[in-house]
Amino acid sequence: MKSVLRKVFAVSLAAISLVSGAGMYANAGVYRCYGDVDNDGRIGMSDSSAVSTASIKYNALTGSRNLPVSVAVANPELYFPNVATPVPQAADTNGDGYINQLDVDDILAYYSHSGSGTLDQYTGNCGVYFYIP
Ligand SMILES: [Ca+2]
Ligand SMILES: [Ca+2]
Repeated sequence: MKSVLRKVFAVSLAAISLVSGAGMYANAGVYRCYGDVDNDGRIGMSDSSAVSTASIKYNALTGSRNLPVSVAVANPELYFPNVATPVPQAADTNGDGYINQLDVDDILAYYSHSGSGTLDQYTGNCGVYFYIP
C-alpha cells in the first residue's frame, strides 16, 4: 500500500511539474514582469547577473554588447544558459530594444531601492508587468 501511494505521489508531482514547466517556459499569452528575467517572482542579483551574462555572450559572438531582444528571444538557451525559465523580454527594462549594461544598471537600481525601502524614488520599468502576445 505504501509503495502504491508513493508511486501515485511521484506521478502527480511529475504531472504538476510538466504542466507548470511548460506554461512558464512558453512566454506567450502571458504577463511577465520587467526585471524578473529568471521568472522566479523576485527582482534581484540573479536577474542582473543573467542580463550581464547575456550581453557579454553577445559581445563575445559579435563584438557588440547591445543584444537585440529579438535575437535573445530566438535563442534563450544560448544567452541565458544558467536560467531554467528565462524571459528575455523582461531583460530589456528600458524598452530600447536591446539588452545591455543599461538594463543591468536599472535592475541593480531597483534592487537597491527595494532593499532600502525607497522604491518610491525608483523611476524605471522594473516591477511593471507587460503582456507577451
Ligand atoms: Ca528573478
Ligand atoms: Ca534595454
